Amino acid sequence: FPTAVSVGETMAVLLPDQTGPLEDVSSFHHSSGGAEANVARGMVALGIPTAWVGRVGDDGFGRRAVRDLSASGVDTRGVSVDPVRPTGLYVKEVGPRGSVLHYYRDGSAGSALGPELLDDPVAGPLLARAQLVHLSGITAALSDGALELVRALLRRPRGERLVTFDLNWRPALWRRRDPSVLRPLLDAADIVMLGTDEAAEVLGTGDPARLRALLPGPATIVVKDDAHQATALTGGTAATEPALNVEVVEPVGAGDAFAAGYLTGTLRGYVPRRCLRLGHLAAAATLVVPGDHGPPPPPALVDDLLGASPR
Ligand code: KDG
Repeated sequence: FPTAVSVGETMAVLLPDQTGPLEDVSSFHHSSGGAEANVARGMVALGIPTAWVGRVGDDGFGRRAVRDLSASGVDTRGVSVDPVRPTGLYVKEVGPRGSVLHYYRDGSAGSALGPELLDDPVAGPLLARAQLVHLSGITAALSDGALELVRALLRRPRGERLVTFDLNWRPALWRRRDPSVLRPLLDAADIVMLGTDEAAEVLGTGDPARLRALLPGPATIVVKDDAHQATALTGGTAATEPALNVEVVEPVGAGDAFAAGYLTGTLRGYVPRRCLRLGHLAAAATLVVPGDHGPPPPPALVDDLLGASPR
């Protein structure tokens, strides 16, 4: 059984071959993404056996996304194929002020996730036996059923199992839904990851101390701030680590890579500071490529770079 399971929607990704408005782009590179699937890839790259659980359509985009994940070593046994609904798609537009993600995922196979997943003969046991189940706020926005699934996974008695939650605020997905559902979800998780900007939009503050007071539930809250540093608040202690200084090509996916690194560190029993460092290292590999995921840093290099920090 995989150590970790990440649940959510994976999508086909069309990356433009040039920057500028979509109407001027004539060719795209076909890839795959989806925040939770990216986290699964990232954790596998760092050596943690991880499954991605979700739904894809019975179409080429779905087959390609699952093939890519399997080829990266992600356990895809728990993926369901929806006979009717299509695989979701996002198209990236790269402009002078950053990237915009255009979603084509209303009514997608992925958005048809629901609490019945817990009784699925394959996905159910994967979820029940994992040491860590990773979720994100994106899934909560996809449909009523997907929100119910997130609630059910957070509500279940979990013994030693960690349920981790990345806020992943995507305002475009919340236009017809009420984002106030997010706070109780965050508060029910064991480890929460969020950025100061998105926290300010969703919870009214990005200040770590105030977030701690607003979310007393999680054992750890990791706050990533504008100054490119991340702070882990665990119990009464705080550890802060700066990000690596890299030439950023495109930032989408870096948050997922950071989560993969942080959670891998947690599963390895690292102290929070070392978890943060591993998060930053993994994020750096994604910041320097145009797609959602970069080739993982080689394990020996990771160990070297982490070497000086305490375990
Ligand atoms: O974090 C990267 C994701 O934003 C990207 O893969 C698309 O999952 C996605 C989303 O819903 O924004």
